[in-house]
Amino acid sequence: MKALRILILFIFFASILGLAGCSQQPDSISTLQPGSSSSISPEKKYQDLIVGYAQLGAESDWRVANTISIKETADKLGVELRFLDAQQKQENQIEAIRKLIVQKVDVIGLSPIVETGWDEVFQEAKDAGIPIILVDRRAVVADDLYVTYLGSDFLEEGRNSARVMAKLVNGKANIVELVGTIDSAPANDRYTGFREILKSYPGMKIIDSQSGDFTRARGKEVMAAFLLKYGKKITAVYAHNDDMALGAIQAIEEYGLKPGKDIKIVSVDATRGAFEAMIAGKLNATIECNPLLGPQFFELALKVVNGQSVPKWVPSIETIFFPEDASKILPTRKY
Ligand code: GYE
Repeated sequence: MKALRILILFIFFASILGLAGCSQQPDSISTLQPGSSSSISPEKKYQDLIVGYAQLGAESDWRVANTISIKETADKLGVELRFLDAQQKQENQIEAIRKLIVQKVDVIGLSPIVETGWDEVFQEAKDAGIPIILVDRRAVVADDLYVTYLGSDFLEEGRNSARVMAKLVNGKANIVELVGTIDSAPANDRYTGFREILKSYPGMKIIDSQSGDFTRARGKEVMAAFLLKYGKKITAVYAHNDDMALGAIQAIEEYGLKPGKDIKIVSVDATRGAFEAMIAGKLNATIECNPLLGPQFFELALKVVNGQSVPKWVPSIETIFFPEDASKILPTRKY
């Protein structure tokens, strides 16, 4: 009995003095002083993030959908988003990055309008300790100047465009090409990927290639000029995006030919407009390029801010669509 009483007393005093095993809890993160040497900085949550985003512009339906995806996802997650639109000028995008650096945002997302000319401003962000995530388009810079690239395999989109075109025209065509924004990653790669595959089809010739800057208006103008110059010699159009293809369709109709029949057309993006054109029989295929990058972007941003490792390239998942399936799929298309 006496021994039991001594034991109870011991446990009582030990617990008061904090000696009993489980009372010696490690300092919980929240009780640590910020900045104290032993502090582990607490994991940030979406609501703690301030994210800057330097968008390149609003040149296409793709871009509009991309912007909506970024803004809606930020809203949904409770992220504070500082969104700047560079109106398709690199100098505006550089200025936007500088503004975001001054504002000390946690991370900067950027869709670089062109591939080159970023070294200096990326270095400034790095010196300020602000990580850059490339979204949608790559930039040609040293690997240590950005943390990751989230976006499509544009080379493969170019290859797929050529593969699909080869089937449509049975390996024989006079193609005109509507190139995207000069020096942009998607224009460069869609150009190269297409030609890679064409090497195996000597009957398929690119008779002309001009930039339509990824816009419907320029696509139409350039196609009208091609038609004036080559007329019925043109049997196929390869457009680096749907907007330019839709512009080209108008030009072909105004010229008096049937788009999709007299002239086969393949483009990239898979926007709703492309589905409508396929249903109308005016477009022959669209290669998907997914703009709904908001959820993946903020997930990466949170990981990066919390010091977790992320792959250098996070590819988006994409497919190819044809007119046969267009009516069934259109109602489910989000962009
Ligand atoms: O294909 C085009 C847009 O960078 C992938 O830019 C994007 C491209 C897209 O203007 O429509």
